[in-house]
Amino acid sequence: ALSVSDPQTVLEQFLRALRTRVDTRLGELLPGPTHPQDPIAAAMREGTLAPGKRIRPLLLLLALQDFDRLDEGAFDIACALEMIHAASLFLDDMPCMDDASLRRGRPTIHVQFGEDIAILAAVALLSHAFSVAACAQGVAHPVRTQMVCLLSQAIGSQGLVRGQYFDLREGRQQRPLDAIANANQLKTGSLFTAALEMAALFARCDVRQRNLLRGFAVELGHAFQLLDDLDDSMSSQQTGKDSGKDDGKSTVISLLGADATRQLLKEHVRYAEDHLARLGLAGGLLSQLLDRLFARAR
Ligand code: GRG
Repeated sequence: ALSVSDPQTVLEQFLRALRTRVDTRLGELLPGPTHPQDPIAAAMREGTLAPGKRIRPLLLLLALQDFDRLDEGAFDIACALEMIHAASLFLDDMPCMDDASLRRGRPTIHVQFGEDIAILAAVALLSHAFSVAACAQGVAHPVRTQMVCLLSQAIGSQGLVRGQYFDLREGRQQRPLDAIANANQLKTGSLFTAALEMAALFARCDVRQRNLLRGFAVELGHAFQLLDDLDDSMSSQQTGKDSGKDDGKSTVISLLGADATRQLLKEHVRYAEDHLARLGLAGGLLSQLLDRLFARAR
């Protein structure tokens, strides 16, 4: 039996409370209420509010709590991050990209609404995320501007978009480890890095702290993508068929095998922990989230 003072229970309760607040605010910020004439708003709501882990908002909010700087203003920025992530999933799932039919336990957005609506809803979500960040309540004006810059750089031709391009095109042939790691960093690490850079801005971190937070995000990005790849490869082994996603795609697993990938993942988790320790945040909430995310990989 767990007592209420059990650190894991406390973490679970805190995570649940933060997720609820993020989802409530997302519900307020997203266009709606929906009606049959507004499939764009319906698709935006459906895909964003569907039960995901909300890792990107949590990274921002937990970092701020670790620095004792969590306040109301951070929630709108956290929501902007989740909207951008949701938009990237709409596009990633489309037939011209990863061609997925299920996401977050539900039919993907183009399956539910059609490809035209999925593209329009993704573009609308992205645009909405920028307006939410630019107008975030309780955030000083210069900080909001810096956050909009960070978000746009994380997404653009040198960020998420570039990572997705590498995966779709170069990923069809075998590539060396550093090329796979670079693509993983761009497609998965970009929003983690943006979340923690924004935490550094909110918490008025100095350059050293900011670099350490960025280093943490990079290690987390690598580890997270390797775990995602291992999960995909496990589930395709179990069902005897490819999920579609990894059809001939060059991943760290296809290059090094599952055991070496697991070792590499553990190294990245250890480096991530090192960064937190150097920030004086060992045992804090980010560190507990890290433990929880990678408990399966130990
Ligand atoms: C213009 C926003 C925009 C994107 C265009 C399509 C694209 C470029 C990028 C896609 C990048 C992508 C899908 C990366 C995968 C990242 C990843 C590990 C997704 C799974 O994230 P989780 O596990 O999912 O956090 P949940 O559902 O829990 O939120």
